[in-house]
Amino acid sequence: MLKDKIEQALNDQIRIEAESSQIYLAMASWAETEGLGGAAQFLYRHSDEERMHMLKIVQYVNERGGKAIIPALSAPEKNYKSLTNLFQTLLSHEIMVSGEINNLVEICLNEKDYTTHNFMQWYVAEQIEEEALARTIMDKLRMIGEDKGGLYLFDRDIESISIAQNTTQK
Ligand code: OFO
Repeated sequence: MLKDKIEQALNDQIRIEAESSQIYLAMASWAETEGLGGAAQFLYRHSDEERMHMLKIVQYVNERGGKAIIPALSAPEKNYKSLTNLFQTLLSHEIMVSGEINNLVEICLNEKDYTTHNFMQWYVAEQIEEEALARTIMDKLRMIGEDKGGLYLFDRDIESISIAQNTTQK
């Protein structure tokens, strides 16, 4: 049985993962309408992965005798100044998520819930991968700058990059 504090913290994390999925879906749609088909595909996949992260927690809460709450979500930003601006927003968002996951892990330790602590380790590892990938993408975009040819190649290459490739288990 989950303690109330843990159940609350996990439900907060369900909302964060659901919001991440919505934000990346809106980013994907923006990229698609800007003719950035490769970035759009990358972001659609990213959005799906965030939904999977949410689902894992929903099922974990319910399996442990708690009640997962499917939250209402606020409308995500729909316009970005550029692809660089979009990926900077994505990186900042992932840094925020990592902080929230660390808080959740700390709550698990304080409440001596080692099962949930163990469950959360997958998320800790996932955040390292996601932040690293977002930083690599930002480095590339900084290098490209205003170069249209560079942006064309970037958009072509990013289509085949997946966060899932970098993580060991899903
Ligand atoms: Fe759920 O990993 Fe990003 O936010």
